[in-house]
Amino acid sequence: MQKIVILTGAGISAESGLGTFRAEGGLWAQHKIEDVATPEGFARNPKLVVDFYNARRAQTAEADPNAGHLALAKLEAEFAGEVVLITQNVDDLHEKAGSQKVIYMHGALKGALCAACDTRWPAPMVMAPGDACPNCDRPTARPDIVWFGEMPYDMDEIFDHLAGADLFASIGTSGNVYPAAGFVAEARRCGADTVEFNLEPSLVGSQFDDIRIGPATETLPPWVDEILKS
Ligand code: BV8
Repeated sequence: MQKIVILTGAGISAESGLGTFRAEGGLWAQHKIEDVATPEGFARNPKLVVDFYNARRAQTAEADPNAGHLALAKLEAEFAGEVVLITQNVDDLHEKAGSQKVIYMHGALKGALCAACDTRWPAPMVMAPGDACPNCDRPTARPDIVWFGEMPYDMDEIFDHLAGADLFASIGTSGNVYPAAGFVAEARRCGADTVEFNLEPSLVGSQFDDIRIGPATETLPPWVDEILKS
């Protein structure tokens, strides 16, 4: 086996204390998606949106990677072939765990973006509506997050990786959100074996060859050891 492609969602960061989206009391229970994770919501009430991401940036700064993140970093470091990690998460726990090659398809809390000139720069811990862009100086800074209705990042690269995957693993995602939820179908179409790690089967669980039920901190370390021994 030469190439493993991994997709992670909010579930892998749950045991680090970061809220998932759809569990009760999760992020979306406190906010409506359309109010805090859409361009329309940002246009309507930029302060609500900027503060939603300031709160998550502060929480993420205090969070530590867990055994699930660390297992994936170990796999990348020790697997003889290629490991590509695609995350839907906007936290930096995979990097904190030591993963080198991370594709942030939905952007990242640590990034800021100019809505006018597309410049990107490291986000301050606290952003405010109307922050100036360091390049064009217009008051058009926004969190560098992919909102609903916006095109996720690096999709061409992601589909190239899926085309070449021998194994596709999806971890801690509910399969609600596209295009990420469609990656398993693409990986299968291209001949990859597929495995899902979750507390319960996701909405696309039936498309996986194998499902490992349990918390990622318990299911990932033995799986990585299994792969490294094979
Ligand atoms: C696009 C950044 C097109 C923000 C996110 C109908 C109307 C309108 C739109 C659509 C529609 N139908 C489809 C769409 C498209 C839409 C979509 O899919 N909507 C859904 C809701 C129906 N998608 C988009 O808009 C995407 N863009 O389609 O663009 C386009 C085409 C051309 C040109 C321009 C545009 C963009 C989607 C990206 C949105 N941004 N994130 C932020 O983070 O604030 S999505 C957000 O929710 C997260 O990033 C994450 O990706 C996503 C899903 O969440 P999950 O990660 O799955 O988390 P969830 O809580 O749902 O599940 C957690 C799972 O973990 C559970 O299964 C749980 O059991 C498990 N778990 C919990 N604990 C553990 C665990 N597992 C293991 N161990 C544990 N300990």
